[in-house]
Formats: sequence, C-alpha cells, structure tokens
Amino acid sequence: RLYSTGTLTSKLMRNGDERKAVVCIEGNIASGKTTCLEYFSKTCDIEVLTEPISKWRNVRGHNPLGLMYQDAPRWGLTLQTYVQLTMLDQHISPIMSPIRMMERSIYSAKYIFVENLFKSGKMPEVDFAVLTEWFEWIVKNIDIPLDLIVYLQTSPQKCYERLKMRCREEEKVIPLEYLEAVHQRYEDWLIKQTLYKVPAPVLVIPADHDLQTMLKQYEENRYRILTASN
Ligand code: TTP
Ligand code: MG
Repeated sequence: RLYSTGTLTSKLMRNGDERKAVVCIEGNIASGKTTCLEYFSKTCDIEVLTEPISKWRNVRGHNPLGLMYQDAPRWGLTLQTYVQLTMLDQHISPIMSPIRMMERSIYSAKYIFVENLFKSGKMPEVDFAVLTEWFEWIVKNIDIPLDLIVYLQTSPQKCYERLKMRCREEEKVIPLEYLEAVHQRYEDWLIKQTLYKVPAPVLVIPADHDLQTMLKQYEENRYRILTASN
C-alpha cells in the first residue's frame, strides 16, 4: 500500500507528536544500503543523507580508505578517526524534514569496524583505546537522535558477489572472510543483541533478493519506517 509523506506528516501532527524521526540503514558492505536510501528519496519527501564515503576517499588529497585496505595496522586509526568525525557531523546536522534517513551511524563505525580491526589483530591496543575514549566521550556528551535501525540482513556470499560487481577500486583486496567477520558482528549486535547496547528498535529486512523483490519489501515496510518516531 502507498502512503504519501503528506498523509504521514499530518498523522504525526494530529497525534500532537511533531518530533522528527531519524532512521539509520545498516548492513554489511555492499548489502544495498544506498539503493534502499535512493528508493525512499525518490518515492517520498524525506531528507536522505548518503554516506560520506567520498570524504573517506579524499581528505585534502589523501585517501584514508585506500590506505586502510593496503595496510590496516598502520592506517586503521587514521581512517576510523575520520569516519567517526564525518558520521558525528551528519548526526548533529540540523534535521530539515519530518523524516531523516541516513546510511549507517557512528555506532556501526565503532561496534562493527573498529572492533573488528582490533579483534582480528589489525589494530594496536593503544589505537583502539584512543578511539574508544573518543567514542565514549561523544555518546555521553552529544545527543545523537535515532528512532529506528533498518538492518538489511544479507549473507556474506551475496555481498561478496555485489562487491565484485560494483568494483570499487579500494575494495578489490577484500576477501570473503572479511565480509563474514563484518556479518558476524552485525548479527551479534542487532540480532542476538549480546555485544553492545542497541540504540534504537531494529527492523530486519532480508536483503539477499533481487532488486525487484527488494523494492517490493521496501514498499511493504514503508509505513513502519516512516512512522519511526511514533
Ligand atoms: P559501507 O558503509 O558498507 O557502504 P557501501 O556503499 O559499501 O554499502 P552499500 O552497498 O550497502 O550501500 O562501506 C563503505 C566502505 O567503507 C567499505 O569499504 C567499508 C568501509 N568502512 C570502513 O572501513 N570503516 C567504517 O567504519 C565504515 C563505516 C566503512
Ligand atoms: Mg553505499
């Protein structure tokens, strides 16, 4: 069923709840987060923040993302410090519409990627300690609005196929095992909920399907997603 954003907005107002809703799209590398955001940005009037990956590939002429994939122990801290800054910058930017959707969050940067680098022995303990201090200071002192996490749940194999197909230069070195590790961390965080505090309710959408089926599922979940703050 189709719900126009206008209807939803007036529904929110009628309920006397004018709070703006923030929805984060989460999932493995190449799980389809950007496609999901594009679908909603085209079909309703919401604010969509795409991931600042172009910044991670070019900060004043340097490419921390590429450096990290070439030599994780040396450059992991550099990349993750910058990822944390750019995600925070997005989280605290003024919300311009009743509903904001964004790709990932400061939480997955820490809980998935930083922890994975450290646990797999690719990040020195002191780098991990400094990043963790920064992260904890941020979430303690800065308000990060978040109403719903949409988890695009994939198999690592499917992400591997999509990653190979899209062929992002920096990512050519990624082995299947890396996607398996990221997947495991996501499952522990958002499904088993054993790892860390989950900062918002989680909506799981199975995301191994072809594009047509995925779009249909987004349509089916539209209402739930767009009324995230209720
Ligand atoms: P993703 O955030 O997974 O974005 P994507 O565009 O690949 O996903 P989708 O296809 O679902 O839209 O990752 C972007 C790249 O940045 C990827 O190579 C993983 C890397 N990355 C890190 O190394 N550390 C981090 O903290 C984050 C958030 C990403
Ligand atoms: Mg993307």
